[in-house]
Amino acid sequence: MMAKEKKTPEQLSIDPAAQEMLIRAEQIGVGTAFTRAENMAPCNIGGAGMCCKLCGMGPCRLTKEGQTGVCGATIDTIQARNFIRAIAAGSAAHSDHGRDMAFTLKAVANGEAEGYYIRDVAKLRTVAAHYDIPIEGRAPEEIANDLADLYLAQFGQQRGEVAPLKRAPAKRQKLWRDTKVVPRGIDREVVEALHRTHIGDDQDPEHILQHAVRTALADGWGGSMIATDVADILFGTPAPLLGQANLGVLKQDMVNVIVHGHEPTLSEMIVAASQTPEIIEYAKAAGAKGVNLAGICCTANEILMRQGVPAAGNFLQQELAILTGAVEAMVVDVQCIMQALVGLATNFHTKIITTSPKVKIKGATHIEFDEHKALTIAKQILREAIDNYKNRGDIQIPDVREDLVPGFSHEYINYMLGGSYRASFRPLNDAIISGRIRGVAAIVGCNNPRSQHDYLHTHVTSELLKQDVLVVQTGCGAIASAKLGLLLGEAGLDKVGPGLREICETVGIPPVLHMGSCVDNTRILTVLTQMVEEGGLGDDIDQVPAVGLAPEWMSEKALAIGTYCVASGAYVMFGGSSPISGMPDKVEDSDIVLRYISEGWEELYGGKLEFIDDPDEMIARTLAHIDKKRAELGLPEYDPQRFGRSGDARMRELEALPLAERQAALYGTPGK
Ligand code: SF4
Ligand code: MSK
Repeated sequence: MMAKEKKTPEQLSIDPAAQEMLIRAEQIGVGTAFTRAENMAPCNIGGAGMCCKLCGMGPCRLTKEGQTGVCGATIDTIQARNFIRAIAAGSAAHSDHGRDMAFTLKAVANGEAEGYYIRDVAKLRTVAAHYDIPIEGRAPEEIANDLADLYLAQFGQQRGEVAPLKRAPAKRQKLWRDTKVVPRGIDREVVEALHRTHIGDDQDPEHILQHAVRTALADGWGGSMIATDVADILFGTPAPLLGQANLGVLKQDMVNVIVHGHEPTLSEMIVAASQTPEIIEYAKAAGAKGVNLAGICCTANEILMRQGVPAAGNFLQQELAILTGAVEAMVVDVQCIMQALVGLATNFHTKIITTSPKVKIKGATHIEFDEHKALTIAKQILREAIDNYKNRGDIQIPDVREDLVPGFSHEYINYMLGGSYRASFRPLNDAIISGRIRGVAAIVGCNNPRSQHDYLHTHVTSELLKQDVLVVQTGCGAIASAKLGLLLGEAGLDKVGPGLREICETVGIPPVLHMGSCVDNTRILTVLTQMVEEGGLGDDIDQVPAVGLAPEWMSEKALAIGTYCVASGAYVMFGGSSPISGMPDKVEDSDIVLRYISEGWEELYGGKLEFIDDPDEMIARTLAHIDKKRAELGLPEYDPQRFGRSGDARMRELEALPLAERQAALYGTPGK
């Protein structure tokens, strides 16, 4: 048998910084997720969702149509059970993050959280008003205390409806009540998902998947929304600022500390601690110019969009950052942290510091975070990193970085479209109605070494921009676009269609809006709701010409996000492999689960979920869906020829003309 040909660094990643570090890994003789993925072929049966290991009579691996497990479970039941379990895990991860944020808000409200304070009182008041919490004449701490209690109660609530659900369009809320998928309490739905999938419980795939929707909604319109709200209240609602991304943000003459994971509570405090005179002095005494902070994954997004702290990279760059040899400490909290970091770090001086009471890794240093003494702990962590500076060996920092403008919260989008005098989504809706913006695509999610790093994200994004589709991004996809220079305002406008370009020039925005971390996909739900409420684009989210895409997904959280977006009315496509692809030689019609989450869910919720491995097919389906929604709304057919005659490009054209011609072009010929 012929040996499998090893992929080149260029085949593994489109990012030159990543390629450089992959060459270094090869020279040093260490593995990374890229090489491990090459050496570990995925299991076909498990990958297709046809392996059940829910009880000791199995694991049952079904390989033929009509085969069942020992208990009689069919392929469809097993696929539905595997799928809902992934959604339950994803929802649990996001929502537990939201719970921790709510506990921090409670501690801040009661003056028990060292170093934290309420930074965005306006957002606190707006959010509290959604739930009829009295705000007039009350101190922010009093309001925050009530809001924290209300939010904490959502997790253990047994009956009724989770409170943030009332922020969805009225028609959508009714649909959820009619289809009986309203989440009652966040923890309850996750527990019930596990109960239903225990041996001998729910066996009807469609019934299981109905609860998958309820569980995912408990995440999107529950736990994740709570996480985003509280992060904004405590650390500030993001607004555009200048940032940088890629491994080139690491500094040769400074103590480099990378914060990696998801929750902003510790990372925000590390940012604050790194700027204190005592820490700066401590770093200088160690021979460094100071402390240089950078982020990886969604922690990067959190502190990038609020503090302008640079992003060293996305999910697949966590090991590559250590390979520079220039990282004194990598401080991790929860989610998307590879166990391989610890083994890799033994080849360098980097300290891996775990901080969450929920996450320990053998061989890592554990310094447990406690929001009651956060500043003290943050300083302790930074001192550990500074003490490690003297142990640096050879370093190689790729000279690759790109500027970006992140921070497009829905509040800021509202403001930028009309200023504080008449903040509104009207201009965005009008741009879609006129056809300058053909539609909106949310391109979100992870990296996955099963495909070329960053390629799917950036290919799909670039092609949709040419088609006048406004792109919003979160998570590791946003960092991929940042590294390619797509989040740069006017510098990237030569790559977008003529109508979208006019809008970007008029409003002064980049064509790709960075909206935050993976819990912040709830901002996209809020934007879609506000577009509906603004008028002209139907009366529910499923009528808006919009699509959600996760081209390089890998995490269970992505499946939860995809499902709550579908239940909210969106067409969602995932790239790469499908966790419920079923039999390779299946008869299309027999694939009950795949058909149910697309056609079945579309009938029920107006949104559908599909797994499409060809990025060009994803692009084609996105455009077809947007055009279909435009037609259903009675909007003019998309026609790029009609636009591109205003804005900066037009002004430059006019400036080049002789005065008389310019005046004629602007004001018409007198007498005519
Ligand atoms: Fe096999 Fe049924 Fe047990 Fe699953 S629950 S492992 S299909 S016997
Ligand atoms: S970090 S969940 S790899 S987006 Fe949010 Fe990135 Fe996906 Fe983790």
